[in-house]
Order: sequence, then C-alpha cells, then structure tokens
Amino acid sequence: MTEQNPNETTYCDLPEDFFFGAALSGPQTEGMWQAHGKLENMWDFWSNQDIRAFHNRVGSYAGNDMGARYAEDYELLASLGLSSARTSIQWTRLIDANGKLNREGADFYHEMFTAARKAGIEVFVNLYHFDMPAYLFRRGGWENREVIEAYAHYARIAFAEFGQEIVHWFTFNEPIVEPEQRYAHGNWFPFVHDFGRARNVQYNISLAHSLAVLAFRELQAAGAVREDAKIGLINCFTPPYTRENPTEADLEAVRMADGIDNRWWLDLVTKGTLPADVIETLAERGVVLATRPGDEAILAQGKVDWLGFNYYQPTRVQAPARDTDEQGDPCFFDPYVWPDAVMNKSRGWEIYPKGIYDFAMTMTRDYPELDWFVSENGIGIEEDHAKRTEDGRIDDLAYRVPFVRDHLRWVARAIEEGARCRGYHYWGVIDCWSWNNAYKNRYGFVEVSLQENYDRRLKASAEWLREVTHTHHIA
Ligand code: BGP
Repeated sequence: MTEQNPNETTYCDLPEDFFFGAALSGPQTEGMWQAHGKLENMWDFWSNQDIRAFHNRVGSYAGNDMGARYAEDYELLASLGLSSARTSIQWTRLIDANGKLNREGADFYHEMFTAARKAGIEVFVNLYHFDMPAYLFRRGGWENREVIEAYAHYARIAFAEFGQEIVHWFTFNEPIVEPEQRYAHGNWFPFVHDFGRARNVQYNISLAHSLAVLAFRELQAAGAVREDAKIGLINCFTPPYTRENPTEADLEAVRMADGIDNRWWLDLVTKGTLPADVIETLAERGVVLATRPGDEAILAQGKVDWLGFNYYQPTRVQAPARDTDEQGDPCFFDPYVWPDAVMNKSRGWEIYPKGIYDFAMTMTRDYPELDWFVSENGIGIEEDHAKRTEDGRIDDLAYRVPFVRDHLRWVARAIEEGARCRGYHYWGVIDCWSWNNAYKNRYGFVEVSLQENYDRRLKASAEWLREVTHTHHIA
C-alpha cells in the first residue's frame, strides 16, 4: 500500500441499515471469575502467579462487573442507540474439566442473552478472546493438536446449546495476537521469543478456526443451528505502509508483514487456503510449519460468511536492518517510524483514521465478495478521569469524539466507493478491564468508577454518540 497524506474526508452520512454496536469480551467484562464452576483461564493463572504484571495490581478477576449488571448494561447500550453487541462466551465457564457442558455456566449465558434481547440488543457471540483454559495450556496450548480438537469440541457444544438463539457467531477474536504476544514478542505469559513457534501457533489456530466452521456448518445442516445464522472471524487487520520512495527491500518487508498479519486470514476465510507466497518465503528461511496429511482439507472448511475488522492503528514497516536476530530467527521487517505520526500517547498507538479506508478499499479490490463490519475501534486514554468537570462528568469531547468521527467518516467514504461494510462496533463503550493495562486506559463513552463499586456514569461524548446512532450523520 502506498502512503498518502492523511487528508480529512468530508463524507458524513452512513446508510440507513448501517448498524452501531458495542464490542466486548467475556474475560474483560464479566468478572465472577470463580462463579458457576468456572475454571481457571490463562489470565486467572497469570494474575495468581504474578499480580504485579497487571497495572495497579488489578488482575483478571475484575472484569467490569457486567456479570452482575448485564440487564442494566444492555439497557444502557440500547439507550445510546446501539442495536448489537459482540461479546465472548468464556470457554472456562461453559465447559467443565471433563469436557462436558457446564449447565450453570450455560444458564448464565442464556440469561444474559435473554436480557440483551429484552433490551433490544442483538448479541453477536465470539468463542475465543485470548482466554485459553489453564489446564489446556499446561498440555501445550495452541502448540498441541489435542488442544485444537478440544477447541472444536467446545465450539460444537456452544453451537448446539445456543444454536436457536444466536444468529451471528465468530470463531476467534484477533487470532494473530496470541502468536505475537505470547510466542514471538514474549510480552504475555509464557513469554516466548520464537518466530517459528509463533507461526506454528498461528497455523494451529487456523486449523482450529476451520474445524469450528465445519462444526457450525454440520450443525446448521442438521437443524441444531438456526438457518439464518452466520459464522465469521474477527481480526485486527493493519494496513501496512512503508517509507516514501521505498526500495525493493522495503516493499518486500511490506509483502511479508501484510502476508502474515492480513492475507493469511483473508485467504483462509475467503478461499480456505493460506497465502502460498508467504508459506514459501517462510520455508526458504527455515520456518517450517508442522503440517499433517489432511490439513489442507481442514483449512478448506475455513471459509466464512462475513468478517470482523478491528482497527486501531496502521503498521509501518521497512526493510530489516539484519537478516536474523540474536537467536537466529529470520527478520522480515523492522518498524518504520513515520515522522508525521500522530500518537495516542496513553496507548502508544498511532492514530491514523485513513487506514480504515485504505484497508476497506484493499478488501473491496482483492476480496470483493466479502461482507464485513468494523468490529472494534476506539481510543483508550489514561487521563480520562482528569477531565472531570464540576458536574462530576468526564469531558472527553476533545479527543474521543474526533477519533470516532474521523474513523466513521472514512468508513462512510469507503462505503460510498463500494466497500461492503455493514456496521461499526466501538470497543469498550462501557470502560472495561484491558489485560495487563487493567484500568489504565479508558475507552468508554460510559465511565466505570472503581471507587464506587463499578458504578456507571455517562461521559460527555455519550450524547454525541447517541446523536450519530440516531441520525446516521457524522457531525
Ligand atoms: C483489542 C482486543 C480487545 C481490547 C482492545 C484494546 O486488540 O481485541 O480485547 O483490549 O484491543 O486494547 P487494550 O485493551 O490493550 O488497550
């Protein structure tokens, strides 16, 4: 993708049937980490092992109390004009240690989904949001084929249990994140730095996704999943950019970054294959995937009905300064620091609204049949609470509104130019727990007060959001 100046765009109307909603996840909202016979997931395990790894020592037990408040929370979301919300079932709440349905956990989700429906919110269900059960991690996690089978088994149980209730399903949220955070960069437990292991985890997750899609199709054909149900995948796609006047080597860096982060998943969900050029280059550089006979037929099942596109920041890369790193792993690209980048300093992420448009147009060109929606977008700010005005409300108008407005305008333009984008889910409409950052950066249009028992309070931007969801006009 060639760099262009991040000009503003003036498109400000979204189609009438464009939907607005909230992106959530089970582990970041529910709390109740030991209720309903829930087993320990990787976050619970890590919190117990080393609470200092979490901002202000707030571990995975926190959520944002939505497990207790879901009825009022879904009403709150509806009052902002939202019509849908994506959350995840927690594998550790739904399945017991013997791999059987945990009735108490299932009932919790049935009750929550019913409350959402009553409030006028359609729940989209995702099956996995970085929350591997700890007992399966001890057996190798995504590096073990048995765990792939265990995931497919869990998916089958979830489809059968909620198949008459849920229309929109997703197999994974951001399947690129665990390979990167846990296995390549060593930021998350188990802190591995191994490019080859990361790619094998990525490969195994691709198989797990495909097996879940297969289970979905089979159950739908058998009538256990409703006829109008759809299955998809959600990933954080990142339009890759490089320097102006790139060298051949810079463009090669773009090809591989794009290949691993984006085309890998896009090819899987539209063609049921992985990008041959990427696999070939990996093999040439000694990164061998532990494939088995029959894998191709499994991957071929991975085609989905639509896609979720999480967008926070672009990727900027350049030719790597060296061929291999200190442990002999191949380097395919280095980060490129764009001198004009505007940063969200709280999160360390670049703010580049035009990236959402650029990637939308790439999908329109290269995957023209694919329907999609913006499944996450948002801005997490550390100083949110410092903007409290005399009436006690946080005034976030100066940063949250421009962030969302600019992204939505580029979405509007992409739709105008043919992109098949159906809706927009904002990440963390109600402040929630953010992995290691816990409650450091706040994303919400609604504040969660940790001092006052997780009480909710609208921020100033909530009025703006309500206006947009009602008018579909991005003022
Ligand atoms: C996405 C995840 C979410 C959420 C969001 C914000 O990558 O799908 O779970 O956390 O990013 O990121 P963070 O919480 O790290 O600030």
